[in-house]
Amino acid sequence: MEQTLSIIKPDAVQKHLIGEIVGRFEQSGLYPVQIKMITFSVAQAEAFYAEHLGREFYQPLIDFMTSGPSVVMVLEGNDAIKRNRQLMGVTNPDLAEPGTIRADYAESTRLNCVHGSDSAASAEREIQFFFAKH
Ligand code: RTP
Ligand code: MG
Repeated sequence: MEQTLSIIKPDAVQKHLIGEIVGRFEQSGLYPVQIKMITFSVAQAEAFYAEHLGREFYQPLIDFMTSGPSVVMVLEGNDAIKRNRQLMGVTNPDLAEPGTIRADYAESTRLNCVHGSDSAASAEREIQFFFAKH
């Protein structure tokens, strides 16, 4: 079993896609084991996406991620990190494989509905970021 961090971003929450997206995960054997709804603060968004600081899309990304509530969850299942990324599709929805979440629902490379950890190291950092043990 592996865990990964998934975010249903503000565009998808606003379009009432929470159930649809969680349903796709569950039907694929990726099960939420922790889940919460939050509106990112600017500080949280900047810290979460610190790796993109300096990129031209950084500020619009921060504005987008703080624009409304997101659903943050830990998904657990076999090969969860890679399989979550497969279910999401690539960043640009025009290039995403048919049947993926981004191909079906994302509006643009920025408004792309979901986030998923991209490596074991990212998953560990991101799960800790939102669900620190105390
Ligand atoms: P994520 O981190 O959200 O799972 O998405 P990703 O790995 O597929 O994409 P990444 O390169 O990490 O970029 C993070 C998020 O920044 C926004 N973005 N906008 N050219 C652009 O306008 C652009 N590039 C990236 C997207 O919201 C992307 O998911
Ligand atoms: Mg990424």
